[in-house]
Amino acid sequence: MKLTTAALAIVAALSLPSPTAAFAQPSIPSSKAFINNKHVALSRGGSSTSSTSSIALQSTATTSGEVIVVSTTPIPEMRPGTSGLRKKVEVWQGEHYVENFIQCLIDTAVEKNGGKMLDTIIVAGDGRYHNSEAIQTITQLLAANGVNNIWIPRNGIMSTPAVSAVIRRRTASGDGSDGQGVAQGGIVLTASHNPGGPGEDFGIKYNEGLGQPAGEDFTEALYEKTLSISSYKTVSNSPVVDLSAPIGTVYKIGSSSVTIIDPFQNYLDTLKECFDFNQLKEFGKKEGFKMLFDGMHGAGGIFAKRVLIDELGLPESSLMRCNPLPDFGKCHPDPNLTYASELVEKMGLLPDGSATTSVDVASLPTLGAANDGDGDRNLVAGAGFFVTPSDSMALICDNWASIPQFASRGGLKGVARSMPSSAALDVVASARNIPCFITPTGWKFFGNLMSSKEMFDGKDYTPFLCGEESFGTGSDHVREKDGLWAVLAWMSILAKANESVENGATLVGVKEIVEKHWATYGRHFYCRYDYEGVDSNDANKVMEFIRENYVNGDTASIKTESDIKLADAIEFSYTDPVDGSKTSKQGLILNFSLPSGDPARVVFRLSGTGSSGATIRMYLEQYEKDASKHGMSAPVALKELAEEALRLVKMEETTGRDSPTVIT
Ligand code: VG1
Ligand code: CO
Repeated sequence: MKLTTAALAIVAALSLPSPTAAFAQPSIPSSKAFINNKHVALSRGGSSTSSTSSIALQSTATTSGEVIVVSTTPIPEMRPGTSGLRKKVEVWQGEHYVENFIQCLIDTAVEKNGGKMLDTIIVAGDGRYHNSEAIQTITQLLAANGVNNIWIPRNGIMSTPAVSAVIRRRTASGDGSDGQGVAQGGIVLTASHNPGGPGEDFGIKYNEGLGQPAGEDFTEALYEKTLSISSYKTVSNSPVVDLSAPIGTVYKIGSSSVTIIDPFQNYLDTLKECFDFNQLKEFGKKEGFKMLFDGMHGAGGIFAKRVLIDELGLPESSLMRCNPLPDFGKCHPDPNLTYASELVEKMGLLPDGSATTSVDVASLPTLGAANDGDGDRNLVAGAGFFVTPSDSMALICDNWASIPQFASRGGLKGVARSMPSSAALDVVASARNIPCFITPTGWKFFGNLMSSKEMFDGKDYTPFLCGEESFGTGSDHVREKDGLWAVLAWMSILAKANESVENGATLVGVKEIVEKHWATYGRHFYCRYDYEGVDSNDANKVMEFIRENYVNGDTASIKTESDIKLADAIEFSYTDPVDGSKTSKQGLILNFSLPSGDPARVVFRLSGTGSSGATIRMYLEQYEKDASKHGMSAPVALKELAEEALRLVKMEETTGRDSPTVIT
C-alpha cells in the first residue's frame, strides 16, 4: 500500500519503540520463552526449534505503529454475493480496495455490536495468491480501529469450517476448554471454488459471532457503506507480522495484540465430538479399505493430513494435492466431476459420473473425496460410483444412527437443503418425521435454523443436517459447510455397514449402500448444467423470458415437443421461519410431469459467486421409483428433460451457447 503524505492525517501517535529495532530483536519475556524447561528459539524468520502445532508458546515481539486516517473515495460494485465479495485479484490489489471493503466491514460489525468496537477477530485465508499481503493490510486496519485481539493461524491458512470452529470455541486463553468462543467474527480470505493466482480470483467473506456467514442484512449494510466511504483507519510504519512465527507468538501493533494461533486444535476438538475416532481408526485398518482424498491444493489439504493421517493413521498415499498452493497448481478448485478429473479417474469414473468398465473395481479406493479451495465443499465417490451431493445428504440423514454426533443425541431434529438441491432429502425426512426446510442457495440461510434456540430462544432443531447440491454438506457442529466432516460422516457410515464383515471378506461399498437407499426411497436423477462466462445482458434476458412467459404466463397453453409436460412455473422466494426475514428472486422453477406420472423439474438461477460476466445454472431433477431403471447414468436419464427445458427457455437463441461449460 502506498500512502501519500497529503492523504494522511495523523490522529493518534502511539508511543512505541522504533520499528526497525523492534523487529531486529523481538523481545521475548524470559519467563514465557520456556516450554517444559526447553528454550524455544524465536527469530524474525519464525522457525522455532520445537514448533509442533500443539505447543502453546507465549512470547511477545514488540512492534510499532501509528494510527492514521487515510482519505479514500467509494469504489463501485462491492456488493457481496452468495458468499462474500469475489473479484479478480488485480482488482483487490488496486489502491484502497481491500482497505475500503474492510473499513466498511468493521463499521457494519460495530454497528451490529451496538456501537462497541469488536474485541477479538480471527483473520485467515485459503492460501491463494495475495493471501499473506491481504492479511497484513487487514491486520493493520483492525489494529487501527481498536480491535484488541487479532488472531492469525500459523502460515495464515485455514479452511472455512475451521475458522467457524475457532469463532465458536476458542477461549481468550486459547485452550477452548470451557467451550465458549470469544471471537466476535472471522474474516476469511477466499474466493472458495474460484481459481486463484495472477489473473484469477480473490475474495473476502465474513463470519459472525456464532461462526455463521454474515446474513444479507449485514452484507447489504456493508455494501451501502462502500458507496459513501471517505476514509479508513490504518497503521503507519507497521512492521510485517511473521505468519510463520511459532504458535503463541504475540505481536503488538498499537494497543492491539496479534497472536499466531494453532489452525487445527479447535476444529479437531469439534470433529472428535462428532465422530468416534477410535472406531474410524480401526475401520481404516480393515483389509480392503482404501481412501483417496484430493485437497485440490486448497486449505482443506492440511486439515485432511492432520485428521486422516496423523489422527486416523491412514497411509500418506491416501492424500493427493494436499499442499496448499497460491494458484491451486493451476487447477480450478471446484470439486465436481469436471474439475476434480484426476480423482474422478482414479475412482474408476468417467466425467459423466458413470463407471469406467475397463477397471477392476476391487483395485479402486473404497472412498474418494475432494475439497474445494477453502475446504468447505466435498465430492464423495465410492469405487466406480459417484454420489450426487443431494443423495449424499439424504444418505447421511437416513444413516444418522451411524454418526455418533447424531446418535448420541437421539437423532436429527431438523434438516435443510437449498432449493435447487434434489428432493432426495425431503423423502427421507418425511419418512422419518424430521422437519425439513428448503432455503435459498448459500450457507447463510441455514444459520438461523441451526441457531434458532441459541440466538432466538426458538425451537431447537439441533442436531441438524444441511446441504447443497453444489457439494456442500454440514451440520450444527460449526456454522459452515464442511468437506472433511462429510468425508468422516461417510467413513462412519461405511464403518457401521461393515461392522460384521469379517476381515478379508469383500467390504460393503458406497455403491451397495446408495443402491439400497434408492431401492427404498426411489432415485432422484440429478444433474447441473453451468453456462459460464455468458454476457450479463443475455443471462438476464434468459431469466426475464422465463419469468414473463412461464412464471407470469399461462403454462397450461404451453405445448412441449416431447411427452414431458410443463405443469407450472414459479419463482422461489423465502421467508425465514426463525426471524421472518424475506428473500425474493431466488430461482425460477419449471415443474414438469413425466409420462410415468413421476415429477421432474428444472431450475434456473444466476450464480452469485462469479467475478466477471454471468453464469447461468440449470438444475435438472427427475424422480424414478422403478428400481429396474436406477442403473441408468444421470445425464442419459435427464437428456430429454434437458432438451425440453433448453428449448422452452430459448437458451441457444439468446446466449449463442449450444452446450454448457460444465455438467456435473
Ligand atoms: C455457489 C453454489 C452455492 C454455494 C456458493 C458458495 O453459489 O451454487 O451452493 O453456497 O457457491 O460456496 P452460486 O451463487 O455461484 O451458485 V463456496 O464453497 O464457493 O463459498
Ligand atoms: Co468453498
